[in-house]
Amino acid sequence: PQTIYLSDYTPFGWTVESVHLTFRLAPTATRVISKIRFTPTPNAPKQAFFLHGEALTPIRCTIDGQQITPTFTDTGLTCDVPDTAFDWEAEVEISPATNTALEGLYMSNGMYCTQCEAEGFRKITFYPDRPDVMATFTVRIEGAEPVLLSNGNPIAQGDGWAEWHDPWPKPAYLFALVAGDLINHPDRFTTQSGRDVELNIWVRPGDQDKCAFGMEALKKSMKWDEDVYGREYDLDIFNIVAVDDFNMGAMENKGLNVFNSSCVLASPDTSTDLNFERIEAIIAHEYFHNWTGNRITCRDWFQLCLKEGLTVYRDSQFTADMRSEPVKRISDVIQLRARQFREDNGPLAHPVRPESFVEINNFYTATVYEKGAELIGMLKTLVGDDAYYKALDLYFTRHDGDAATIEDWLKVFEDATGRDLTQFKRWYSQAGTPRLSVSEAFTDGTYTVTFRQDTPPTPGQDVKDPRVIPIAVGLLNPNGDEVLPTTILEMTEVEQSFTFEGLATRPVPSILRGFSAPVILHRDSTNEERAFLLAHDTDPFNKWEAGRALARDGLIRMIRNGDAPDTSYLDSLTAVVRDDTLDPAFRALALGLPSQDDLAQTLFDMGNTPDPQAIWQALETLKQATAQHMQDLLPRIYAQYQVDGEYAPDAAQSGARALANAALGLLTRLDGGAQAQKQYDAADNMTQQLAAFACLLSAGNGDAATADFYDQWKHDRLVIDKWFTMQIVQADPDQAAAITRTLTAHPDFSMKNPNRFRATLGALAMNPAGFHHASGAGYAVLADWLIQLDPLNPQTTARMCSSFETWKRYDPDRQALIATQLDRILAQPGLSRDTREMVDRIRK
Ligand code: HT7
Ligand code: ZN
Repeated sequence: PQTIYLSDYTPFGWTVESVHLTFRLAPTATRVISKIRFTPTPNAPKQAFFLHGEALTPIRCTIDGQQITPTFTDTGLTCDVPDTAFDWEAEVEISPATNTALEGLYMSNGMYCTQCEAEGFRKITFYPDRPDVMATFTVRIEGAEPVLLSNGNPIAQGDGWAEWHDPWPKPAYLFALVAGDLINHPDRFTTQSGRDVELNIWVRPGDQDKCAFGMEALKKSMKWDEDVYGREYDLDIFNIVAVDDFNMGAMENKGLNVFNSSCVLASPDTSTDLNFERIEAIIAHEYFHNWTGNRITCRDWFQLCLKEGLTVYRDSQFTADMRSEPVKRISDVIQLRARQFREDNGPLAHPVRPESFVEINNFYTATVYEKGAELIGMLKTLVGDDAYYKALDLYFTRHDGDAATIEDWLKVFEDATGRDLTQFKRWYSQAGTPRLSVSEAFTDGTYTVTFRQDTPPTPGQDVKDPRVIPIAVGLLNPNGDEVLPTTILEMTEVEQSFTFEGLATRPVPSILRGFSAPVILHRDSTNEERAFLLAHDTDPFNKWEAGRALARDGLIRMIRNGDAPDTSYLDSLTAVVRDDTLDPAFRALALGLPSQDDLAQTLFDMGNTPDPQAIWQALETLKQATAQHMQDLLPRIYAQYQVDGEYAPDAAQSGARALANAALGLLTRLDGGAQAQKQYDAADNMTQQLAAFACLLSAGNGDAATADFYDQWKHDRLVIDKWFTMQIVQADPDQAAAITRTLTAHPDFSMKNPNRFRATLGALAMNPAGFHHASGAGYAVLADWLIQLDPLNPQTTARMCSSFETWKRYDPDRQALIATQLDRILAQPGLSRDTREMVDRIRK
């Protein structure tokens, strides 16, 4: 397979003025007729005329009305074209019903839908399928389905047909078509300039009562983007469609967002508080793409972080504004460390802007998305809020309608602020997470803090240059008063000192407040100091971080030295949980422990080989000790934070439920599940029911609830996904692989539905002691199913290979077991390009 390089970028030699598409829908023989006006681009590099096209049956091709005979290959066609503007016309046949890859035009439960990002349009018709070719699209759909949708505004419709026109030039990856028997949940929005917009969420019959929350989220997003970024919606209609079979979360097609049904359908009895929050965030994310992605798109796929990093950053701001800023920040950092730091530390590490790829679908990663968003946050910290919004205004005016690059993005900031961002650009080109070590001195009232940055080598990048790192610091005196409020230190050297004078006593520093940069902080700190910060830090992130560091340190000592749980940690934690002045959601987060994966990486970084069983056991022991330590407090907290009245998925109620359910998890360790059973029986919302179900499973008491849950929800595919996942995540590690295998034989298991596949095989990796069981049974069951899925759906198969990405941390026996599975996957005849690239990179 061919490797594509950023350095090889060449503009397309023609401009596409307009595209007219006609679809004659039929499950296995859809006809697509394309009429495209091409004009040679003056001064473009000389090149052969090439149109992408894959898995298409050509029926006819004409230029200016004359039949031609192009040369067809597996990836497209070439032909001779006139030197002047010409009209291209082609008719092809495709088979949506047999398209299991869910890329291009496919069918899901009898409904036609498309997924064109990144390179799916070439499976619909011959086209220059690259993001820098932007054109206006007019689409005619002919089909028996009652609802026929495409991008832009509706222009005409009749019995069995509809026509749509999108006035905004767009790349082909933003094209969408949906046709099916759908019901809409309608609403309207008036934009700041008075434009009346029709809004619809389209769903399968039966799902119409799960749209109201998504619609409110959409209206809030539209208003927020006007208020905060001055961005207004630009069509007469905005449609969202829920689709059951979908490879990712959602897709921002212009005026016609397509959503994985799990990311839009919501109701209190079937969705948890976390589901509601996620749905609100994804609806916002896709909507925000209308400006950051659609109006300004990417020149090429190497620039993916230009739209994804910025849009993730914008959706985080939105969630912080709608809910709690500190809780959102802590939750984001937990995710960043779990997914992106893990990626950055292993064989799949790559820069936020990669320099090469084989299959672009493999680069929709935590690094591009989440680290990409962190870079935006750092830029904002460095230039300040006012300059940030000034630069964004300039970005929108200067680049509206463009296919832009990271250079364009940074230039806007340079022009708006007068800053030189040459060094900042290294964040885009250098992979790996910097380690930031700290040393301190205090003499005669002067406190000196010295930082050193080091980034370990990553694949293909041995040497790293120093980056600019914004370090937010505050200082506290021994009474717990803040003597220096949050101040940004700008580190640019490998090693750099900062001094603070006029201090009466040696301060306690609070470093990297708000997690001001995506780095790993190394500081020799005592547990007394951590407990002090947990009690007194005014920065909520660092307050939480101090508790996390205490927990991690205690767990590592339990694992390495066989120590008992640290009672001073338990005392400090109890004080936080008891403190009713603190947000319950924050206290629930404080009760969370470092994950098994986090501990494995910490041990590995300390020079130890992690033992997954020992890690799991230490966590169990600490949870048991916590329950005993808080045995008087837990019933009070559990009772106090029960929510009365009508269910609402807002921050206040969900924070209370999160704390009560965290208490329930600990109480279950004391009462064997008695309280959990009561909660399960009385639950009138999914947050309460699922939390109780998890407790019963973890107590080994879940058989009746497992049967009951299935019986109650067997008609609801999204709830049954939870049923699959929970049984595997909560399984005893010795049983996890066997339970996974048994569940893959359940009649409701399906390989063709990515949600169900992830709910089952993806869940196994969420039980690390089970997945990494010394028998190798976890590795074998995952590999067996990846091998079966690959011929049907390479994209989802390839993404799920990342469960193996940490394999080099483990002992030689486990490494050998994993290597056997990776080699078995690689030996499959006809293995997809997607999966081969991922397994090759992991195996190296
Ligand atoms: N821009 C989209 C990314 C995407 C995708 C979505 C669904 C299926 C396949 C996909 N490939 C890429 C989603 C987003 O980031 O908003
Ligand atoms: Zn996105």
